[in-house]
Amino acid sequence: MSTERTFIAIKPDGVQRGLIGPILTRFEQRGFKLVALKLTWANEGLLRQHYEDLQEKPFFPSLLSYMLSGPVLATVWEGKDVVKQGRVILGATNPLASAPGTIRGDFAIDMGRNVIHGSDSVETANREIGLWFKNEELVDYKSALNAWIY
Ligand code: RTP
Repeated sequence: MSTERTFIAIKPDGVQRGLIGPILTRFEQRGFKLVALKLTWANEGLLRQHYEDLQEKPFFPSLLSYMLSGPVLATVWEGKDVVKQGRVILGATNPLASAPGTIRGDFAIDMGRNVIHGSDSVETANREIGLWFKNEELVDYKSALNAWIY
């Protein structure tokens, strides 16, 4: 059984558009285990750490104000290859390139309002989980589904 984890955040537009349910359903139905979830309004300090590598990009100020514009649903999922699988479920960053059937391919048309974030590597996932969650917020439990999935 895999204990790989990823950080998935439904961005402010996804929360405001009522997409929390449909998005969580996609991860649950694929067979991933939810280990943490919270609705939170991020502050600038957290977002600057989260997007550390993008701070010099020209789009960074608009990305920051977008991410500060409302609450975000922060989640952590666990399962086999969940980091790569999560990126596939999300679809390409630019909705113009994201395939129908993916979250961005089904719900987004603008790169600046692309509904969801997902970690791009196991290393990044661990860093992001540590930024957004305290250790005690990661719930340790045995999923009854595992016996049927693995
Ligand atoms: P994310 O972190 O949100 O999962 O997205 P990503 O890895 O696919 O893309 P990344 O390059 O890390 O960019 C983070 C977010 O910044 C916004 N963005 N805007 N050229 C632009 O206007 C531009 N490029 C990126 C998007 O909201 C992207 O998800």
